[in-house]
Amino acid sequence: MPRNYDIAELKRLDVKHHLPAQQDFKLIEDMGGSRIVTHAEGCYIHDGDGNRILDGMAGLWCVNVGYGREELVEVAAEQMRELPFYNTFFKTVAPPTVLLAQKIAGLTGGKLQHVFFNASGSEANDTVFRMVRQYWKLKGEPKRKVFISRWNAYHGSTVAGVSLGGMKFMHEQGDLPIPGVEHVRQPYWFGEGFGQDPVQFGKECAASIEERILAVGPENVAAFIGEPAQGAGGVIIPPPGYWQEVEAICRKYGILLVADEVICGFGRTGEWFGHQTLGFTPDLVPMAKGLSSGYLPISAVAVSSEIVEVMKTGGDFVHGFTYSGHPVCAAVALRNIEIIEREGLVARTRDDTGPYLAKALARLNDHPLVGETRSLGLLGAVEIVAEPGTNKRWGGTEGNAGPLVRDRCIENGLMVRGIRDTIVMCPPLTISHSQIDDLAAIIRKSLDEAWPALKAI
Ligand code: PXG
Repeated sequence: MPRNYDIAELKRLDVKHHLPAQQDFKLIEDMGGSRIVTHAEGCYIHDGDGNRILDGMAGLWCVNVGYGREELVEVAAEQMRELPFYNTFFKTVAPPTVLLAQKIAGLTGGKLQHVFFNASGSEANDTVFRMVRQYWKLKGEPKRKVFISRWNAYHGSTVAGVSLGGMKFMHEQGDLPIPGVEHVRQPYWFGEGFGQDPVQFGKECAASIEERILAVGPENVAAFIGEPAQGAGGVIIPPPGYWQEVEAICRKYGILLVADEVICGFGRTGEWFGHQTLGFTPDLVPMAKGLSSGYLPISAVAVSSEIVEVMKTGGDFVHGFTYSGHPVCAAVALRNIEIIEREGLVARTRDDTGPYLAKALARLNDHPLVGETRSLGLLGAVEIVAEPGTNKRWGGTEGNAGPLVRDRCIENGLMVRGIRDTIVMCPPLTISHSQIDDLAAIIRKSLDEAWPALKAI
């Protein structure tokens, strides 16, 4: 049970000493400090002001098995007693790390038989960046350095992560991207292809990759990286056929294909991985978040045997982190995967809760503020528009409606993200039908309540 915290004092200290992630420090100060989240169970978080909030974001797209899993606590304690830390630099490795690598290789299957560990999704993408460039150098094609990514992609917050990502407002801070990253259009039909046949739109988006390859010169292109469905960009689910086109283009020019599964992995889309749901075969797969359901920080990159064979010709791969293959994180991740398997959460997402969420969201389509609802497994989105049947935004620009509706949702007891004018959700895979009903009811109520403020824009 929660401790008896002095919430007012914690808020004061938060403002005084703590710098939050990806936030406006001044805004937090003006608010009198962040919301203090004290405890959680199942699909609910609790704050210091006594609110119980349905966690429509699974923490930050990660708490796939829900909160309060005693066995994860126990497995961590057991591992800490036995071996709290050891590294993988000294020709050494801990038992759970080896077993987790084997487990991941089994889940990714096929040619992805090798796993490199890190602590975060960003680090996983840094690993991809360095490994891919080293691979091409060893293959005797050192000019192949360029990564192709999409605008509005999210691949992390490190220098390589922001550079690979396609968020312009992030590029503006720190003089990014670094050289060698090219961005092409995203398959965001509602925002950028509205009125067009979606499949045709998807083809055009894929074709923009080929155009860029030709412009840069295929001999200079190392890899294409994409999230199977974009998460932080606004739950953007590509039209059918898009990934098949992308894969064919990568194969045509001998370019490596990277599926960033940091959000889509571990059952989120109704298969273990998003690329399995969307039907393509990547060469490298960075993953994090749902790997440990966020109970401890761990990430991994699954790598094809072909790449590893080439890497073996190069001596030391001088890359890795203190916490690469951390035994406690690995033990927790292993047990987390066991829970997902034991409770059948992947099939449940595919056959039961995913379709149930899709139907619950579809019922919101009769609301005049809703332009589109979409979902893939338990990733969902609601587009807010100024005129039904269009993609026109309130105030004529993107970004006015999302924060307003999001704030109403949180007030009404549902944690969601408002990305521009899209309300996005990613609940724990343990969410029940009645909780999905609550989620949709709160969104409807919040849309109603935000309406007067939207009209006043
Ligand atoms: N790739 C993807 C696809 C992600 O979603 C990362 C990499 C980076 O992972 P780390 O563990 O380094 O954060 C992510 C992370 C948001 C938001 O605003 C999304 C993420 C992180 C922070 C905020 O929705 N995704």
